Amino acid sequence: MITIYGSPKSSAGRCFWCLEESGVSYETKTIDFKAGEHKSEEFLKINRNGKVPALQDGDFTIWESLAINNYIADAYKPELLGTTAQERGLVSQWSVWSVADLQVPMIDAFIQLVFVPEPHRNADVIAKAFEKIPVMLASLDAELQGNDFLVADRFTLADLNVSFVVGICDDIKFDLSAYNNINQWRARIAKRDGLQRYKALCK
Ligand SMILES: N[C@@H](CCC(=O)N[C@@H](CS)C(=O)NCC(=O)O)C(=O)O
Repeated sequence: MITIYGSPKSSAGRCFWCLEESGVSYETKTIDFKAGEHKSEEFLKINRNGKVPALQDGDFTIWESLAINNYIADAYKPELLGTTAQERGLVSQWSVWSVADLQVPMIDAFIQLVFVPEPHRNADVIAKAFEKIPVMLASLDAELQGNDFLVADRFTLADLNVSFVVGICDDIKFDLSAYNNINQWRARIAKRDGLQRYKALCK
């Protein structure tokens, strides 16, 4: 049995979505941050860094959301990783870019706009984040010109991981209207049963 630790409404969300795409059955264990459960002796045996998501598959344990998604795909839906060495390389490229580059200003803005109460927000942090996001979205938009998906002609983990991060734009109210290719790509992805099942978990 697979167990995913974390909430679908966190960075674990991309793993819940990947589990839904892979069609595998799993159980969820929510970790109570307020009660310090992520730093409990029991949870530190699962992830010594005290962070979610983490996943157990039988007696195998893995943490770090991108690595978890690679594992889920490799074990249960390998075509999500690409079918050639080149496709797998590009899936990895986009996935790493989504968290190493694109997600950084997105999360800076998210923390300020979602977690910090308005009077205490750091306008400078928000402005800097909003300055960095457009150049990366323009690059993504250009890549999607004439392409339905990021790698090959079908949905892969690259689309899942990158669109998961682009979805933060909805939370921080970043205007995406100038990015036609991104909007069409998101609309294409939004029709997926796997994504709809994942979104239902977030309600
Ligand atoms: N790079 C990690 C980030 C994990 C992470 O920071 N998770 C947060 C929740 S979204 C967490 O567990 N924070 C608890 C803490 O930092 O003490 C991943 O993508 O899995």
